[in-house]
Amino acid sequence: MLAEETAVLPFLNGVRPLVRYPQKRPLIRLTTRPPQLETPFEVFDESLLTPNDAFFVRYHLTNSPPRADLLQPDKFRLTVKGKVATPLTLSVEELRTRFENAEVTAVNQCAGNSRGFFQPRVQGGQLGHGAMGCARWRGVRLADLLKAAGPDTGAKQVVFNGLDTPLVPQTPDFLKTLAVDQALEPGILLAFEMNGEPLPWLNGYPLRLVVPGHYGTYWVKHLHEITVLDEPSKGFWMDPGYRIPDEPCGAIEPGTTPKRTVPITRFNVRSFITHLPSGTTLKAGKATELRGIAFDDGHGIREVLVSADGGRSWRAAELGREVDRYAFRGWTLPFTPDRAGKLTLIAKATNRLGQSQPMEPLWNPSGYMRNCVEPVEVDVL
Ligand SMILES: Nc1nc2c(c(=O)[nH]1)N[C@H]1C(S)=C(S)[C@@H](COP(=O)(O)O)O[C@H]1N2
Ligand SMILES: [Mo]
Repeated sequence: MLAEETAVLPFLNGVRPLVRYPQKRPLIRLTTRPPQLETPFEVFDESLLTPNDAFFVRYHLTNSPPRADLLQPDKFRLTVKGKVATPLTLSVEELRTRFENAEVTAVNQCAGNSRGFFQPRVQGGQLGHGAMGCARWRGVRLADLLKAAGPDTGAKQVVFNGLDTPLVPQTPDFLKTLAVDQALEPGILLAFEMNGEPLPWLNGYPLRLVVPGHYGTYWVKHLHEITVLDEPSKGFWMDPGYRIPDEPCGAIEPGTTPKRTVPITRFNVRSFITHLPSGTTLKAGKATELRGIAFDDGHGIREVLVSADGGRSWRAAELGREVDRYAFRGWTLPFTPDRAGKLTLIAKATNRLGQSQPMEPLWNPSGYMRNCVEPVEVDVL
């Protein structure tokens, strides 16, 4: 894990080592214990599916990831327990063969993606835009497994636990909760494959939750325990963890404290220019192509507009094929700068509900859910 090179994220204190972990190409390291790795932004211009070896890594507990020997097929079991008619204990192979397999191509994004751009700065991992990725996930439906276990009529919540544990008992275990009705929706998967390969160790091998359209905090890795409860469960990582102000867009006046908070749930709309990168030099009158990605929480992208004059005029980009409504949607736009000088390019996506991206950043104290337009600065000669 030698630092071979450094990456520079475009904000103060943005210098990070690029390090190599098992099954990964060099990634931008935020922390070592636990490993937190960010995807270099160029990767998003390489392909609409983020390669497994470039996919970001986020953990909370110092002891993560769990030891590899605990995750091997002879040891690893998933249990379903609590308020169910038939508690279950299954190996991944049993899951794969006993339940219908299903696939979704979906974006996984940390709620703190882009936190380093918050002004005023906020506490938490100072991430660039690389705590997101899109992959083809294959597994079985959570709903099928829950139905096989048979939740009691009074069941209210389903709690998901991964095999990583806190180093000291004072730290709360990483548990995430969904309401039973939501857990029974057909879209949520217990995934064992990512882009046609077993999950990488650092992305949840051998089994993880995939909750399309929802922030990564729900996508519990190394998932080994599902507990059905007939009472509301809270737990640190649902409350006070991972919450935003209970206000429109989750935003409050910078520097203030929210009166009430609600859990983070679904993605807002985002788009990025992946080509050209900031700092590129162009020639006036010479044609080039802009391209990028857009995504939302699964309603699907309706339109991506691009402006080269700070939002006074806009041109519609051509959208690529919609591989999946939860996936990165590619877009392209031919572009010829007409005169020399500094140029700011921005892309702005709108989804099928009409939800879009703010021109100015919104602020909340934990630095969650940034989705304003992200300017790219180029020089025209
Ligand atoms: N077991 C476990 N699962 C976890 C976490 C964790 O700390 N432990 N972090 C969550 C958070 S906050 C995110 S953003 C995603 C990141 O998924 P990735 O590491 O595969 O990119 O994993 C989620 N699942
Ligand atoms: Mo996250």
